[in-house]
Amino acid sequence: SSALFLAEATSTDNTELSTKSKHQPQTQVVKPIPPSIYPKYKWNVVWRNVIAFLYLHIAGLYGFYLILFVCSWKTTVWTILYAFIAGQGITAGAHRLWAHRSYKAKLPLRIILMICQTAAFQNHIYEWVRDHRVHHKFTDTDADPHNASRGFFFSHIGWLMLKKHKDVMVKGKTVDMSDIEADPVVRFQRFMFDTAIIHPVVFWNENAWISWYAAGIFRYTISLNFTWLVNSAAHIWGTKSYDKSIKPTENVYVAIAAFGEGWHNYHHVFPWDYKAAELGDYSLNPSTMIIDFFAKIGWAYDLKTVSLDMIERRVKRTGDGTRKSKCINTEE
Ligand code: ST9
Ligand code: ZN
Ligand code: ZN
Repeated sequence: SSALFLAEATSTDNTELSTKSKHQPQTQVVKPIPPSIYPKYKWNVVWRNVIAFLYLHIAGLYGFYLILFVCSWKTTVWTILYAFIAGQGITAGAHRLWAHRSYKAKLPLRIILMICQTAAFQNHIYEWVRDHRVHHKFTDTDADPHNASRGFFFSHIGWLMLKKHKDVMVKGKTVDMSDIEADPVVRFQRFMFDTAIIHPVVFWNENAWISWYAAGIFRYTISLNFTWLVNSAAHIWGTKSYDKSIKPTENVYVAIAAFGEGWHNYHHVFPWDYKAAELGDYSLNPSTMIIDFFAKIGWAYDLKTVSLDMIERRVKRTGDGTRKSKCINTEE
């Protein structure tokens, strides 16, 4: 078994270790080294973010307490409405419109979506889109900003507390961002700021402290976590109806939490579909309902989708056999 350990030690990436073990007599027993002693990843912790997220989650719990026991029901309704509106800025806007170009939107809709996306406080559209395109191009590798191969915590929130892996910067440069750079709405966004937190104070005299923690911090913390679940949970738990060889999954809980963005196995196989799912079921995909509404009034157009035939051929070739059971399509 000593030979085996030696082989393990010399096969590691760590060159210093390999040189040392070369000088050791073949018969000497080299203790097995747990991988964590020679970390593959540099942990460049960004403490400002660690502290900010810690504060956010503690204060968010306090905001939840205020929602349950203290605040006006109007503040509760406003918090939910705000979560929905800001959420659409991410799903219908940053994700399906800007990152994937799965449909086109006229100027007024782009402005609405940009304002909603600003209210979500998830970086600027440009940065969001860049990270997300890089995620799709290099899914679950070191070049993926929230590489799920590094586990739940990293892909959920950890990636926002560390400096990025150099592969993200280097390989990320190969992603084309010219369409985003050319959009005046995206450029204008830098001048926007979020006033929604003071809304309950102005319109129904809510206490400013309560409004900040309930409609502000609590809502923000929850929607960030719901968003991150797409990167973590929907890359770990669920079925793989469309391609069983990739990590992304179909996860109904994430779909509910993230306004229809949990059909993530489908989305990675067919990222251009504006529904981000095979089925446009509005109850489990309200973002599709919003885009369909704007398509009806002509502000959204050229909606891209995938033919049933193409889906079925792909399912047959690479699916894990779970699609039928999920499919509520009665014609089958
Ligand atoms: C947040 C975003 O939470 C969440 C996104 C989730 C996406 C989910 C997708 C799933 C589908 C949609 C689901 C929607 C569900 C919605 C439900 C709603 C209820 N390519 O980044 P820097 C280069 S945000 C190419 O600073 P560091 C570039 O040159 C939360 N190049 O890296 C860049 O310079 P510049 C709030 C890249 O220094 C330079 O590197 N926000 C790429 O390592 C430096 O970039 C925060 O907490 C790339 N991809 O710092 C902010 N990336 O920009 C947190 C970088 O000038 N961020 N480069 O061109 C930070 O503090 C830092 O970014 C860091 C890394 C510490 C994380
Ligand atoms: Zn993904
Ligand atoms: Zn996507």
